[in-house]
Amino acid sequence: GHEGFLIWFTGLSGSGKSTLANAVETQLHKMNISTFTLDGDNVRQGINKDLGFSPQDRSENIRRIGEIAKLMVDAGVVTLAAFISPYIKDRHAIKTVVGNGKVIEVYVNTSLEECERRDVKGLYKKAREGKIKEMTGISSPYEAPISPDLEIVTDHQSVETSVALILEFIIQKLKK
Ligand code: GGZ
Repeated sequence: GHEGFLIWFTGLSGSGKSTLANAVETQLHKMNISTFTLDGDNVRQGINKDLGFSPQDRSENIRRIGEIAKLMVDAGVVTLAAFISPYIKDRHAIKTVVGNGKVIEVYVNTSLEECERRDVKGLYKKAREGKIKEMTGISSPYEAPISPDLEIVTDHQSVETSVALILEFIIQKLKK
């Protein structure tokens, strides 16, 4: 058996956080490790549907997710979380709540240019047109991690390569 821990993905909208979290989760399942992924789809439409994208709401969003992640980690689940989480102080608070040694912070460092080029949901275009206010990277800040446990630069790297790097880190952690 192993103890639960939290793999926290932070980065811009469209950086690839959920894609990486899902791919890592698939690999962990093959190793018979029980996991759960928290992302916008199951959190912002559920427990956090009262929250928007103001700085206060983003902080409350991350605070609640941290508390949920703590419960899951305490239950022994390897928990993955994929949220922009733009503020350093909120990401720091996660480590305090869950336990510093139980959090792997993964910075999905995809350039704004690349995220805008992908623009999977058309949000960047709308933000440039002023139709969306407080869009991260355009009209709302993103505070990049200063010393993440892992930094994934996706611009010129395949999902497979990124996943392999993350798994290597996790496997080392599981051995300890
Ligand atoms: C950023 C927004 C916004 C604004 C809607 N700014 O790419 P997506 O669509 O699927 O992921 C983004 C998601 C961000 O939610 P988070 O809970 O991760 O944000 S935070 O950690 O800052 O609380 C994006 C969509 O919601 N979205 N409006 N204005 N992203």
